[in-house]
Amino acid sequence: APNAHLQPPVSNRNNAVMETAASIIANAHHSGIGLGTSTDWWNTNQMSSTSYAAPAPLQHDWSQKNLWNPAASFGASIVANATAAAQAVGAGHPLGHSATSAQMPTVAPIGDDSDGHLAYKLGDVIEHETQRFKILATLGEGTFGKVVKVKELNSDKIMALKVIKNVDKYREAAKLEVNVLEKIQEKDPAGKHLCGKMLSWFNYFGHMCLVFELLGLSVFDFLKENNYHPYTLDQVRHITYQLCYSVKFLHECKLTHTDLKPENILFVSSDWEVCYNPKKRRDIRRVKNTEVRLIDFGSATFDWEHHSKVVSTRHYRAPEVILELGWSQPCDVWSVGCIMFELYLGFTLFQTHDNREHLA
Ligand code: 8FY
Repeated sequence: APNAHLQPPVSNRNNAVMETAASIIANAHHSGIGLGTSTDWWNTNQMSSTSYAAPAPLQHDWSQKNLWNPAASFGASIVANATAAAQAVGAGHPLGHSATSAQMPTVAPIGDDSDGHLAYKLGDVIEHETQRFKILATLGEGTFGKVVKVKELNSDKIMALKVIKNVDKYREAAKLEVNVLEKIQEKDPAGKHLCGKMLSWFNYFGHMCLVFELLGLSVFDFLKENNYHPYTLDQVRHITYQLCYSVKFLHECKLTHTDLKPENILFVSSDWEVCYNPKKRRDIRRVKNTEVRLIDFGSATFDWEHHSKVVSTRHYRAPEVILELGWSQPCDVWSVGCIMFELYLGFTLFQTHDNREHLA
């Protein structure tokens, strides 16, 4: 993979994100965190200047293009089994009439729970056109819905499926996320810029479903499972470099992520080995490979779009957001700083839930 050893190059650090990261690293040095003088980290595995070249200027006015076609996505969903269909009819799915044909049912084979989540059981199959996704496990949950581990039964490929609640507000937000992910795909088809790749999407009886490549644990979940034993400086440096590289790309796409946090940075693989920590006199986990991907573009905002008054998760929220002064790309850079601190020390920089204390 071209990004397997993505490391900071010597030159080309002439932009806001990189300069801010560099100054954070430098300040960390002054405050005793230390850079370590022996590792010439920005010289290792230098990328070629071509692969780091700034992307060409935008050629499309993306705001003018409506990529979501409701007619296209409610296509032929086929019921996996008749019992499930009968249950769905019994549950009175809002989209369902009564089942009329075994081949072409008009009701969802899987119903919804009271929150609007798809009420699946492990082993259930979500069908869309020729693709069939068997649900193997639940990977995570958010206000938007759930992310499940699936096996696509034609290819036997394991993927992550983000199943959005069957609720207008979340369905509309998911369409905006699809729009962002398609723009990212269009601008960076090779996935050089480390955004979790969306493979496809469809609307499953009102549940927007976004198919992603399967990744490992988030840097937050790994930290938690490791009893909050922080990452080493080299690991923090590599993760931060990739984060800055990805965020720089988003900013050049005229996007602000607005929800950068350790939960939204996923290892490509979170396989680990055991290391003995003599200080703590116990074994700790060390992730073998620190390659990461950035995920969750559900709040990503284009420059020309409405900017919600309050963005970001509290601990990573920039002062201009707290003060409601208006925000843009720099609010992501603030979050990057908070993330770096947390990865290196194992606890959040700003713990408070009080605005004035947070600002003080
Ligand atoms: C994933 C786990 C997760 C908590 C995603 C993905 C796609 C997202 C918003 C997270 C373990 N492998 C794995 N896990 N998600 N944890 C909350 C939600 N999801 C993913 C892509 N590949 C994955 N591989 C969209 N949108 C928040 C998201 C995660």
